[in-house]
Amino acid sequence: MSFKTAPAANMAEIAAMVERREVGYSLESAFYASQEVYDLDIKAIFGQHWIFVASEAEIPEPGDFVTIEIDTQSLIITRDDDEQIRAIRNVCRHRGSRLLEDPCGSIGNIVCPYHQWTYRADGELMYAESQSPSFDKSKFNLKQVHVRTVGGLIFICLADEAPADFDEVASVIEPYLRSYRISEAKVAHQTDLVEEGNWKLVMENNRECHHCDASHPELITSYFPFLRYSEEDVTPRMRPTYERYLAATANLDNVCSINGVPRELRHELDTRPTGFMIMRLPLDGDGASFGPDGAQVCRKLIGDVTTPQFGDLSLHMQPNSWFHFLSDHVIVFTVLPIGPDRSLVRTTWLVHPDAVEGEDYTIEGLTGVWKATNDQDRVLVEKAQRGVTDPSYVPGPYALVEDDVESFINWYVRRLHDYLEPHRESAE
Ligand code: 3BY
Ligand code: FES
Ligand code: FE
Repeated sequence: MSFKTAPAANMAEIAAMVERREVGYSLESAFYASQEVYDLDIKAIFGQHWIFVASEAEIPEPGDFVTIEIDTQSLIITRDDDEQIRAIRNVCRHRGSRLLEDPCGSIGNIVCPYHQWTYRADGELMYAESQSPSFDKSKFNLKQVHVRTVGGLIFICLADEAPADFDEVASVIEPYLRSYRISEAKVAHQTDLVEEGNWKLVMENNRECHHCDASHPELITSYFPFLRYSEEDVTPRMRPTYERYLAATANLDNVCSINGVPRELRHELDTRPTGFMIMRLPLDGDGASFGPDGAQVCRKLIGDVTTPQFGDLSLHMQPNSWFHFLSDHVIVFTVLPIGPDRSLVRTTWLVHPDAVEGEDYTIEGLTGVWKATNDQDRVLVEKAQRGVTDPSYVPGPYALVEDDVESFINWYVRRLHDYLEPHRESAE
């Protein structure tokens, strides 16, 4: 087998690894550790698919921006003067300087710090000093990438041609998200956590709750650790919790039908380019939110939600995001790769725009459980990274309750296979 793109040996080796991946088993070590696979992930996954980057709540006014780093690529996500959301390459069209360094802020125009080329918030070049009379500034607008929003969540795609199924996915999930009115919400808090692990280990860890019972003591006082469990998977020790889960499920069915909100599980994690799963889960204890024993953590309910007992609307998206929508707040998570063995997990807590810190919520009360949970997950991911790079590691079998990990890996392997296809020349 030979390849049109260099370095041939590495591409051939990766392609061979992709083809020999055994269904039901974790990936071989190089997928989590090699620079070549990482570079391919940046091109074939992060360079081709819809990537969740921020919520509209983070850029409420024209000129507000956040900057996002995807490996070495920097993007400005901004709202222009016409309120349109833009995703703009953070690279000056003069001699390439990085334009905005701050993670977020507000700008009138974008002024390059090097020689002050000046762009409007929509990327149009307005002013460039000392160019020749023939200079056509319309040819030097900032480069833009695809951007779409659904229910106040902002996704970008770096590819020339973005996966066409996004609109279909958006039309499925939008009715679930509507009640929470994310575009009008207020950002209460945001954390950036760097994990010493490959981005896929971060995602795999998110895609199962097999570890929740042992590792997330704070979370499981509200979150039932039965993600993708069926009755047979429940151990005798977990049986009483499972009984509560069944009762809470019946209760949530009623709440959803009274409020006329969609209840159905949509599981399309590995059947399309823009893989997703959306489901409504009941909560333990008070059943309201992620406070201790399911307690509410913000006095003001979010969006149009009318009852605290609204469960946890959980959205998982390939390749890099997940979301929890509660009656009183929303948490959005995005994973951004930094290197083969390093990833950023950005977590943002959103509340009703009128919720007042100190009166309706405290940062500690709102964020405590998930800060602890994220840190526990970081430790697990870092242990996994060290294990899968030990020379004695060989891929191991996923448990039945890890089928969404399997879905994630199947989706990933399929994407690499498809990406490598045109580069592959037929074997003799
Ligand atoms: O945040 C999540 O959706 C995942 C699923 C269960 C474990 N983890 C909390
Ligand atoms: Fe931006 Fe010169 S590099 S103005
Ligand atoms: Fe976890």
